[in-house]
Amino acid sequence: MTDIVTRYQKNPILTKDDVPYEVETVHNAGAVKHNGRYILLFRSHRRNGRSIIGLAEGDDGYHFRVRPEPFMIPAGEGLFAQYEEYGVEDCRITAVEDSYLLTYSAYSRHGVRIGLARTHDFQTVQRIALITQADMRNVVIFPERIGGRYVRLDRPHSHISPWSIWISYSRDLIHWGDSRLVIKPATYHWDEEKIGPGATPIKTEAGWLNIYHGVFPTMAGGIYRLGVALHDLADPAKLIGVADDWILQPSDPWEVTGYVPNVVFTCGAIPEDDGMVKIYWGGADSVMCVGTAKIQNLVDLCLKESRPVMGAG
Ligand code: BMA
Repeated sequence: MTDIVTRYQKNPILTKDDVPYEVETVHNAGAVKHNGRYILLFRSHRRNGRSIIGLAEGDDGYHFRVRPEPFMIPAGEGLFAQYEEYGVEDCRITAVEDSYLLTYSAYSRHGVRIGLARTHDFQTVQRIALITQADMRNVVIFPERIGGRYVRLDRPHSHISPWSIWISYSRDLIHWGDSRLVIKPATYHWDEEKIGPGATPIKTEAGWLNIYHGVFPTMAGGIYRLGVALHDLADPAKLIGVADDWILQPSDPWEVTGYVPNVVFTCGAIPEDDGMVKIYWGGADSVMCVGTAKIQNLVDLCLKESRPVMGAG
């Protein structure tokens, strides 16, 4: 059987050796095309074990050059400093209206919550608000308002119910609510331990395509894979389908071994005009990789090979 995601032959596309400042990893990058150029906002561990976000850019989606200075480091003063003390991680990028919204995990002694920032040009960045309480990670904002509201996929921590994907709404990007559960991990499936939003949702005729991550627990630790779900265009709380099979699992040496073994983790994918999507993922929390898939094949997997899904509500 052929793989639904074709790995780029020259993976990994970025390693710590490509970074002109001292870091130990390059992984979990948000991705977007800005003025025809590909931008990655990637996470790096520093030697103190805390993360910062760097920027890489390029013309073809495969070859990237890293800017000499980090793009975001923990805020030095004010409210954000209090909640970013332990680092900023796993940035997602959403092009919406006339700017780019960035959601990132802010770590501190008070837990992990989500920061929202905005950039117009990837030169300067303004922090807007801390948009969740602790403990939340993996928030992605949809690229347009739906029914007049901004929409995001959330991932609260919970030990009572397995870590699941929720949805929330906002009129002003600051205050979010009307939250409800959308996808739960499926028992004894590849994503049974936890799931979380991955790439910014992609609009297709059939629905919003959500490329997410799922974790299966093993005696040697969790295995992180990627899967796909399709959400109703007008009401994304309504699931159309969730592919029963994963679309990508760790297999290249830099995905199977590294800082955290057996991890493929996405924070960004870029749809192209020819119907393909470039999916970017971190390998073993150490390097950045890319692969391509036909968007229609991912949609078909959700439509034709879905597991049973919950209704909206
Ligand atoms: C998750 C997050 C991700 C990371 C993954 C695998 O909980 O910390 O940033 O890629 O674990 O270590």
